[in-house]
Amino acid sequence: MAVLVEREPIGIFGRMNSGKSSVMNLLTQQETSIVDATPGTTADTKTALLELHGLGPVKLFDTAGLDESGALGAKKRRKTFNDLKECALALLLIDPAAADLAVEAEIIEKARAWDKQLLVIYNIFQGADENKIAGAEKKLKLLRFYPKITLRANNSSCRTALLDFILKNYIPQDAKMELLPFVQKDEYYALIIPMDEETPPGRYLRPQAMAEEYITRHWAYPVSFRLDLKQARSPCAAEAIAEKKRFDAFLNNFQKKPQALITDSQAMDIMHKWCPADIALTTFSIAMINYFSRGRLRRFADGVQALQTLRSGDRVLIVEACNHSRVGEDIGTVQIPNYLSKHFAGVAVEHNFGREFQDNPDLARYKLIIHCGGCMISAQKLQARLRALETAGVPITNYGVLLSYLQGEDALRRVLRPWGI
Ligand SMILES: Nc1nc2c(ncn2[C@@H]2O[C@H](COP(=O)(O)OP(=O)(O)OP(=O)(O)O)[C@@H](O)[C@H]2O)c(=O)[nH]1
Ligand code: SF4
Ligand SMILES: [Mg+2]
Repeated sequence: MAVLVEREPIGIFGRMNSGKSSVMNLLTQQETSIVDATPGTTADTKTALLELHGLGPVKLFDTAGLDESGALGAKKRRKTFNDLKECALALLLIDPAAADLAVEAEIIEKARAWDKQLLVIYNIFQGADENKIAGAEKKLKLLRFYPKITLRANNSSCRTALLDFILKNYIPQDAKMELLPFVQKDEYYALIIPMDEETPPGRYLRPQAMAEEYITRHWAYPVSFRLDLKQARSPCAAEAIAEKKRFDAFLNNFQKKPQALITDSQAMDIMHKWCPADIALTTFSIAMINYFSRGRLRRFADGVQALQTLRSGDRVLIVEACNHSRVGEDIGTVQIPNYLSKHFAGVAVEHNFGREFQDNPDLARYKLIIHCGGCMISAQKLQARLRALETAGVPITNYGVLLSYLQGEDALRRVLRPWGI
């Protein structure tokens, strides 16, 4: 079962042997990472989930040193910078005795470009090294902008000071963001869940689970309706009518009608028609992308207009942030590509599945990005994607926005209304 808690992603960065893994172990109070004098001991990012007093749940990233040469070193760098993109806070480990600070300068530059908070940790290997801090700050002038602490990473008594330092200086991003801001106490909300072939048995998909949890937590009542999409779309009128009757009976059974219906985006063709005008309508995918983009739904709503300018030869990238099993009438691999090929001859569709995203230089090739709800990546990772796309000047939209738009401007306006757009 996916964990619904959001963790503050905190990464530890620096050159080889600067003491990154020692800091990881200092924070986790365990031998989470291997510490060794061999440079390059941490080859791949090591993560740890823990609860930090005063900060709540965090995800720590112990990364590989950025100064390793060769082909393997280049791979480690790539991975480490991807982790930096994902982090909200970067802890930059510096050995003040280091001969040069090129790697540290690069980390600071990237952290600035990607809008990351950064805290500097001077790790003192020998007593006399403390005197070299002033020299380091002369060499790397940007250091003066960041809060700093001096410690010995291999000394467990430094843990409290380090925690206090992080707590004092780190501002948790987006501390509060409402998943469904329109939900009101004592009201009903209907969740329209088709449960197609992709739906794993034994649990809801994460967007459904998050919505149900949110509504319940806010003293309102979530009620689920399993819609038989095949029947609702059946060319046989009797079948479609039977399903519609079942839906109407569901709604009519309430003494007090639901305030809103939250539907699987795939069912927008049906729900736009069936959902009575006095009940608000939106989709899980829209709720998710608004939440994980920290309220940037408007950007996805604007992005869908790019469909109108698609020409033969253009490329569209469909992005799903997880690797769920894709069978049957999958939205990303079947439904949206079918729609595009039908309405935009010659437009090429590409896919990007999973947590890794295209490199910035490649993004400019696309005319439009169509993103899923993004519920399986952190808000920071999604923000990093949005920033990269902004830099490349590529519009982005979302499954829920697109599938509503395909039902007409009215349907789009309707699903955006609960979000004040
Ligand atoms: N004397 C002293 N040694 C330390 C300190 N911090 C780390 N070390 C030692 O430095 C070596 C490297 O420490 P690590 O924590 O593995 O460093 P790292 O940055 O993770 O190194 P890589 O994974 O190789 O990039 C180990 O031998 C540690 O015991 C410190 O504060 N003082
Ligand atoms: S990450 Fe995207 S594709 Fe995966 S479950 Fe969430 S919304 Fe669906
Ligand atoms: Mg290490």
